[in-house]
Amino acid sequence: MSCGVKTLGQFIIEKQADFPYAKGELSRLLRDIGIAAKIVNREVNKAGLVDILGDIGTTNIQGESQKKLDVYANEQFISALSSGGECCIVASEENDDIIYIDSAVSHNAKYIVCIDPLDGSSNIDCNVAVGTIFSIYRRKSTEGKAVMDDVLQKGTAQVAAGYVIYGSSTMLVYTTGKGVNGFTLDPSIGEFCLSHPEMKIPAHGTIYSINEGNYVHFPTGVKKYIKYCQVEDVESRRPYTSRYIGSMVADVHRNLIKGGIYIYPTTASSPNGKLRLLYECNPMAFIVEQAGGKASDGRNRILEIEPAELHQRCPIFLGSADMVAKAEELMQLYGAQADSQAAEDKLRDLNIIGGLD
Ligand code: AHM
Ligand code: MG
Repeated sequence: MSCGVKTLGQFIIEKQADFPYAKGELSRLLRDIGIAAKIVNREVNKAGLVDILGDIGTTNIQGESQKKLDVYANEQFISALSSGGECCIVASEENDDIIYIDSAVSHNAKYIVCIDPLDGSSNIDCNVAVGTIFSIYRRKSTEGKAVMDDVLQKGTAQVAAGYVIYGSSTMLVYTTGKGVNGFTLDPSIGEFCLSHPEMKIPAHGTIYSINEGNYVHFPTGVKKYIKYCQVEDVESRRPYTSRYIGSMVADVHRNLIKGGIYIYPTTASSPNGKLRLLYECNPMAFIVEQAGGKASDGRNRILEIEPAELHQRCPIFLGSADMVAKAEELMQLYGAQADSQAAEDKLRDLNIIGGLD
């Protein structure tokens, strides 16, 4: 392609040289995901037309049956990964069990893909941005069929991760462990074009993103951190701004560009947090760390968590390194030792007045 525009396909092929022994399988896998993303994008863009074209569960005027978009997205990604031949197992947030890809083309496939095909899908009905999140691992077992242990790997073992945001424009952002690059879909040529090379998250931001409606159910450390965000302090540019879309991809994408923290902590109704380690937390943690940020469950690095089950959930604090470090500090202070003198002194230091609950 001319005019200085670099497409996702061109970029992936160029970057293959970073991995001297690469045979092109990961490149093909990423390309397959990019193609499926374009197909899903086409349907997401038509979401508002559902009343005209026919409702969910009905048949449209072309005689095609209408599907919920998250089901449709799931099918598209699984189908692209099945026919691509580079993936032996797909684990999807939409499916209870892992899906073995057992086609002739995927006979020697060595990659595992974990995917949340349409994250934030409840936002579709009101035309708010949604996303796809994916994570790629190399299988560990060397013979026979891949097994569950090949899927349950720590986030540090990811070879690539990315997200697609279906927003005011559609973007694909991914990492293979050598920085983060973002591509914007140019609908006129149907290609993702490199628009955000080497993305870096500011070490310090001024945006905090959390569903504050759950405040009473948050752990004390999170309550204290929210109050910290709201206290006036010129040097650290507080009070911060609160922004919460309710689509993780959109909230994290904005914070990645502008600087900020995204938090989904434990709550009374979700004692392990809401978000899933394999489909949401690990891939987003890998991307944010690769952009220079930090990802924690409040105490430990997300990528170090040993997964025990497929749909495991975990709390997450994700974003600008300084902000996540501050939240971790307060989580630690108000963890086991709840209202100790040290914690009260810290409250005073941080100028968080009045004990706050
Ligand atoms: P989903 O996978 O069912 O779509 O849930 C994940 C979404 C995230 O995108 C978003 O940040 C969060 O759930 C919002 O949850 P809440 O409505 O509890 O704030
Ligand atoms: Mg999700």
